[in-house]
Amino acid sequence: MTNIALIGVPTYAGAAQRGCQMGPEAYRTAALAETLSALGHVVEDRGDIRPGDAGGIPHSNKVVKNLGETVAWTRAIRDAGLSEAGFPVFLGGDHCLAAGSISAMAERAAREARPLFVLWLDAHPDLHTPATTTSGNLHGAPMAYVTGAEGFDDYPPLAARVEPENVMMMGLRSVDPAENARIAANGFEVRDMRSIDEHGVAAPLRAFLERVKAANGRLHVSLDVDFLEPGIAPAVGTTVPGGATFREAHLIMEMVHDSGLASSLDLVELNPFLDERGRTAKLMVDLAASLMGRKVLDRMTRSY
Ligand code: HAR
Ligand code: MN
Ligand code: MN
Ligand code: MN
Repeated sequence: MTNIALIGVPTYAGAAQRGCQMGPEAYRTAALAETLSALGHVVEDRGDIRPGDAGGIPHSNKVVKNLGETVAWTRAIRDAGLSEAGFPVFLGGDHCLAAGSISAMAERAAREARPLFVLWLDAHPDLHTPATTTSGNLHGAPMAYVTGAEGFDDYPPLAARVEPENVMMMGLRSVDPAENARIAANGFEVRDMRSIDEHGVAAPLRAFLERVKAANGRLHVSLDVDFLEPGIAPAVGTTVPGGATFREAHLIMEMVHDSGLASSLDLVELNPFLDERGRTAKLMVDLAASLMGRKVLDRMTRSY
């Protein structure tokens, strides 16, 4: 039994289009709390958080969009994560959310003198800085921030940074040149879609989980909807063909559950405005349920 706190983060500040702010309500409608409670967990929905004041940081500059707003969200998300004792599930909201969630979890780990590991499930590495982004959308930047890249002077200072070698990225298939350079220079563990096609998810994930365990690490899972094949998860503004299948995604969640290592989760980039009869929201809820211990045979038969 785990004490789970659902933290709604209705932001679209980092995204190119609106709609992600409806994500927390879509997860509630898709019965996330009830689904996790039925597994025997104690689930509390903390409701939605709000960003504070941007404190004079300009809303945007020539390239970067919603900078002040994103920084204000980052601070609010981090504070919410730091005030939890149990297992927080951050309900996005776009992926700029991870700047706050992961920096909070890294700080919590550091207080216990433990390292934070991150399992990053995404078509994108989100490794831009405000200086390298060409789109200006800051959902493309949280991983660079939490691993201590330069150029985030307007963001809250990090209490603890995540070591790039403690980050495993799975599912990448849309990487910009500046991000590629950062990957090559910093030792992130990357299992891109090509690697998954050739070798599957199980062996590399097992090896990663062994590393987390050996280091007595905490493990944060960041699940971006666009990790998934668009055909099964259409509700995202940045679909990229050739994503993870239903079985690959569930297997990852089941293996992480069996490891007993996960201690926090992001569900990000769901844009309910783009969904088809709630199927993407329901799939994300089912994946969260697999992470929290639901077995195949417990799964209700349903189609979406
Ligand atoms: N790399 C591209 C950019 O910076 C696309 C980023 C898209 N990011 C997300 N989250 N949707 O992974 O604009
Ligand atoms: Mn992302
Ligand atoms: Mn993505
Ligand atoms: Mn399964």
